[in-house]
Amino acid sequence: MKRVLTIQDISCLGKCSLTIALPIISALGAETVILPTAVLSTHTMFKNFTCKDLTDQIEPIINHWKSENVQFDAVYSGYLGTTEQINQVKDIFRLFKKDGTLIFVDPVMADNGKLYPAFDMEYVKKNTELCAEADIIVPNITEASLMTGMEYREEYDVGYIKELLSKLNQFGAGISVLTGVSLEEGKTGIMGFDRKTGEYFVYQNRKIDAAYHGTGDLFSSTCVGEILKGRDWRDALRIAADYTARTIEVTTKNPDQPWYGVDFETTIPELISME
Ligand code: PXL
Repeated sequence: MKRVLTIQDISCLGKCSLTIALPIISALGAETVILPTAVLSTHTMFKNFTCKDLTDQIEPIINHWKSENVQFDAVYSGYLGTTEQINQVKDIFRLFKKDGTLIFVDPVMADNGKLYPAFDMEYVKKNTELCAEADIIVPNITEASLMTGMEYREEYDVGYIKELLSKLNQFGAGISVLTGVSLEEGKTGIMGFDRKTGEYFVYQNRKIDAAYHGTGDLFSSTCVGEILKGRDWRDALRIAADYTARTIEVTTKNPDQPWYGVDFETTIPELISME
């Protein structure tokens, strides 16, 4: 069985980061080892959330795993708390990377043109350095514009997206993928660039007019799980985009009108058989 290490926070309530990565990657058939970077009462879109930083636990946990000679087929990082933790994650990548280990970075820090609370431009700079270590990075347009210093635009054409990708590519990741890219009216999806082949990859599916927290984590976790199943990265991205859209659609039909997360629990059975 493939084994992935995922490094992100635990938001106890809120359906994001580890509470998505663990069920989704497990459902896709890989052993999911977690390294929690902080425990929050909820994700940071709630008011008055509590947060216990776990930075001092990271080194002892990693040392223990090293003494047990644990190996990973993939290391996937998501929302992290501090620049110090980004440095720790860089070290973890170097420690566990061997031939064929997938390093997947979702530089979670911003959306809709704005940084999340608690982050600043120093954090953006550090996240950019982390992206340089990755095989695949999956920023959204806000994160990419912050990292590249390009203007954030809500209205754009494919030229703007290609320029963002070309600047992201200069950071050094193997494959740079932009998420939340809408190239046609009523559609949304992704556009990626493979630095090895110089090829672009575009996938657009229907845009559902609703926004929920945690959908980026759902996309990334699905992508990691599908790649570990042996899928080509383009197929993994396409399935992740379709699955995320389907889950948003199902969530909009929930009469309880959830606002803080998506109903991935309802759609997991569909994910398992997606092609
Ligand atoms: O889904 C991204 C995410 C992860 N973790 C925490 C968050 C968010 C987004 O707001 O607040 C704690």
